[in-house]
Amino acid sequence: MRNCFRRRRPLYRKIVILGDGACGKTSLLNVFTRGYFPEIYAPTVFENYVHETHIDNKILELSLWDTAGQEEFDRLRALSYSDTFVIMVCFAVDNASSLENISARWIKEIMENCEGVQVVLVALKCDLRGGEEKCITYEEGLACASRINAARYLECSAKENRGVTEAFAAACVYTSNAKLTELGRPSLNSREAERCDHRRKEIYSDVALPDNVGLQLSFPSFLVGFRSLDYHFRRYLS
Ligand SMILES: Nc1nc2c(ncn2[C@@H]2O[C@H](COP(=O)(O)OP(=O)(O)O)[C@@H](O)[C@H]2O)c(=O)[nH]1
Ligand SMILES: [Mg+2]
Repeated sequence: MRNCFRRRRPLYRKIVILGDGACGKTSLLNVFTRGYFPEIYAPTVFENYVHETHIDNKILELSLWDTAGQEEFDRLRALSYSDTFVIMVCFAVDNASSLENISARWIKEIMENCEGVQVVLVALKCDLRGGEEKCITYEEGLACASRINAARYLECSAKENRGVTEAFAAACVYTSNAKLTELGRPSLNSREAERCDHRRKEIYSDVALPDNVGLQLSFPSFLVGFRSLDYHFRRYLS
């Protein structure tokens, strides 16, 4: 009887999303995991999203780590890097400095914290091309991707939901080169990741918060609670 509930365990994959503040990271994650584009801008401190997907006949449980691009959150962001399979580093096509910061800032931070992790470069807000403002072209983005040795270059618009699923599907492909952890049998590293999550919350309490981030705080704790419930449920079934 118990066997009729059994299904293959998902493989755990952690992806960290980096890029300048307001380049569109949270909107991208919202469209991918919840299916809607948030109309109100709320600066992120940190937030984790869990999303299940299928690739090559495997079930993947994606743990997607949203980060704050602002410098005052450097110490907090540094705690997101442990145990990462792939990093999606983003820029907005209407913001030239967000592209400059890819090599000037983000790649340096990746080298310091998790050298050797595969990087996927993602251009965001591509719907703004063709308007009055001069935007970064596909060729300029691609040239940056080759300068930083990115595994892939992808373009999308969260607002119009174009290229979003494709960007995550491409990132997932590169997670298969990294070490695997089956959910339900946490390795030392995933326990470390949980400790790191607690540490992020501690640090979070001593940084000055921008206004209107209160609501976002409750969501990660809800997910952590849900995940642990889910974990115990699967252990019970197996
Ligand atoms: N036109 C357009 N605006 C976007 C898009 N994605 C995000 N934005 C806007 O850019 C601002 C910052 O977005 P957000 O996702 O919070 O950026 P984050 O700080 O990198 O997480 C918000 O006002 C969003 O509405 C997009 O695909 N197209
Ligand atoms: Mg954000």
